[in-house]
Amino acid sequence: MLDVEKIRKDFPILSRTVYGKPLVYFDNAATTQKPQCVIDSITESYCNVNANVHRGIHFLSQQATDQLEAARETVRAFINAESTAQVIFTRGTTESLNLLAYSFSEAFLSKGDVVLVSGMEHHSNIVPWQMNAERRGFTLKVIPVLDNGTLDMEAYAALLAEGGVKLVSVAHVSNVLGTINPIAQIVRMAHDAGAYASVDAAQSVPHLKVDVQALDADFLAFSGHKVYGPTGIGVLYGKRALLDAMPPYQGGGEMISKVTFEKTTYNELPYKFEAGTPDYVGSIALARALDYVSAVGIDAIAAHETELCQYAMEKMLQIPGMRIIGNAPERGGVISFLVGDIHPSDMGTLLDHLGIAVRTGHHCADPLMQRFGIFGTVRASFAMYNTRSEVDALVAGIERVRKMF
Ligand code: C6P
Repeated sequence: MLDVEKIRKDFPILSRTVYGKPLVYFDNAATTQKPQCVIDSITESYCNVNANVHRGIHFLSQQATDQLEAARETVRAFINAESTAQVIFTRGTTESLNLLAYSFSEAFLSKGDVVLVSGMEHHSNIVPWQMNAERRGFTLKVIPVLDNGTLDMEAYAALLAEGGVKLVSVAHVSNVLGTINPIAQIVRMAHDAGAYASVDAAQSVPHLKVDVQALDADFLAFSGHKVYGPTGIGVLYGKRALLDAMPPYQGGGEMISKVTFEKTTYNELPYKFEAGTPDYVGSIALARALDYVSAVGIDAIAAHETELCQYAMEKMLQIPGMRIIGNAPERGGVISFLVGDIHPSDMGTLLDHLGIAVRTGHHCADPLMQRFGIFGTVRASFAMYNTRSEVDALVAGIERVRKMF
């Protein structure tokens, strides 16, 4: 069991008010709030250790470099990668997936090849593949979503059987439906069909134990800011042989071994993919966030969020006109809903005036909205610091808004 009241004290923002009401923050799938230790880490870096990394021989540069590489080790251990060489720091999931789509397609994809994504992907796991499909001539195909918000695994098997699939790139947890996809099975089926598998773990790393070796994922991407870390930092994990075979995504400082005007050779992993001055302050603070999550315990966090989500769903389903989009048996702490014909932005705006932060709109998953014949939803998403009484406030707020219409 989590000591939620104790945890809440670690997050300064949770004690503020909005429109004179206590803040109820249910927009955690968009970004999580930050514990004091993460905020302190950023201040500490700039106050005490700031210097460019991997470049200077002076004391501060060495110290900043050591802390950056220690942060990489923390990430490695958190996702159980074999080596820190496989942990590439990026700006976030979006940049990780753009890097992957460009470099993987450059190395491995051409006309006649197929990349499979699913119908519940975030735009950042669709658009980079479309952009590179145009460039490299491969085809993008889509695993359909069933009415209950799970993936159609029979259709997936059939798509694999059609042949030509080189890579399957699927979200571990949907940011709209909360569905936890059977990702180990998805990876295994891809491998059995001779394809590689990439996992968009943006919505799973903050909420579930993610072990890249147990999943046997070839690639995995996540964002720091969704796991209590700072914005502007994220991770791409990849299997070493694949990363070695892939060309760099960007050119510049740090990613090179030797530059002449005739020919440039590239640095070793992971630096080959980290052109320019990296966000070492962000990486160090991300490590602090992961340490915080580990200290609380990811399994305890998952259990708390699942319990809260079930409690919320039970209460919300008692509201007349309530429609929850997606009803997967395995789900994380995300609930997308509509009430009668109340426009999601009206619901979101009125809840906001009650101090309740939710997200409204298409959640960067337009194809999924089209699949369900809707243009948007209201979404409440939970984190380790949320409570039952906040859920009660949400339910009372929705009820109040419903009665206004
Ligand atoms: N989803 C949401 O409110 P970035 O923006 O790069 O940190 O993460 C992109 C991303 C990729 N995949 C999934 C499954 C995601 O949920 C997100 C971000 C946020 O749902 C912002 S749109």
